[in-house]
Amino acid sequence: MLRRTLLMTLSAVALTAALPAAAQTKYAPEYRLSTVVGTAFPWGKGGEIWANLVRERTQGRINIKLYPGVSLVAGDQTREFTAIRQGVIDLAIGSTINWSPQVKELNLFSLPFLMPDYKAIDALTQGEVGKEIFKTLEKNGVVPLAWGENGYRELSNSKRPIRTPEDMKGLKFRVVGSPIFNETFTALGANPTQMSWADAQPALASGAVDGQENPLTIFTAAKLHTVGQKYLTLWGYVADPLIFVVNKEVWASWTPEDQKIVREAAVEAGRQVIEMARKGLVPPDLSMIATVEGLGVNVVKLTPEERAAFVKATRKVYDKWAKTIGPDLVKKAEQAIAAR
Ligand code: X2X
Repeated sequence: MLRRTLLMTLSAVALTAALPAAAQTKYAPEYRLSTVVGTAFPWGKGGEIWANLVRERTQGRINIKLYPGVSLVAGDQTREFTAIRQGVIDLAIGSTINWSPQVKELNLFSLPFLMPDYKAIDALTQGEVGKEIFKTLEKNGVVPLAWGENGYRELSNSKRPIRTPEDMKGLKFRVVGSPIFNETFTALGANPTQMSWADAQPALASGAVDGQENPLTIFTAAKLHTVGQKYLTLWGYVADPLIFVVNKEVWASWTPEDQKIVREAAVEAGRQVIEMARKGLVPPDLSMIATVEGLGVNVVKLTPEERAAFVKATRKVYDKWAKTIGPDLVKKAEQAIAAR
């Protein structure tokens, strides 16, 4: 009897030794991935792609479940970053805007009119500035893996076409959670009010707010034309990149092989998100704008002179926030954009 027990123990030890390293590590049955919007949007679709790639390539060892609507923090997108650090969220694809309250450097992308075109976004995220931002995120306790994109945030409202800052006077705009947006809209003479994306849609529907700003992929997938958003101005004042991250402890619990799989899948999914986010918005293919016009939306394209008036009106916000973000980082970004 004793001999049999001993044999069983020995064979159990032998079996354990024969298992690949991954099977010995404690993996959770499910990992929670947070996004603001679901799979009808490039952003949420990116989450689905990432999860599927990882599940396939790890043979199900890493099973990622998507939690859109920032449901793990009850829809409060400005609390997402803290929840990742605390382990309430295991993985996330987050907008630089939503994490800006905790990581002030991320406000870089919200500096009004910093990035005039897609090449400018790439010059930042794919260059030295992107690397520096990733280092900052690491210092803030998360593991950054890849860049994605929400997109250029265009201005919509229910009242009138906007061609000049004066046209914004008195209009109430829903803005996102970082104070820089309040200051930008105030500088333009508008009346900004801060709220989550979950609250924004009913507020637009009821007319509690007149307008909002979001990329066109969000505008169309959320059908904002059905909540009174009849006027759209393409002003390209700000674009928010997305960042793929993993909680530090969760990352450390995975084998180097699995870490590599998760990282490569994030890069691949990120690339696909950027492609989806830009579809129909890069000349010569501007079919996305035609799609929005087809919904009965009046689309204003600013002339360079008209755009310059918005740049001028928001310059003091830019200068003030450059100091908060870090003058060296902002200078590096401006130089990278100039050299694009
Ligand atoms: O809340 C928004 O406007 C959204 C969906 O674009 C972000 O999460 C930044």
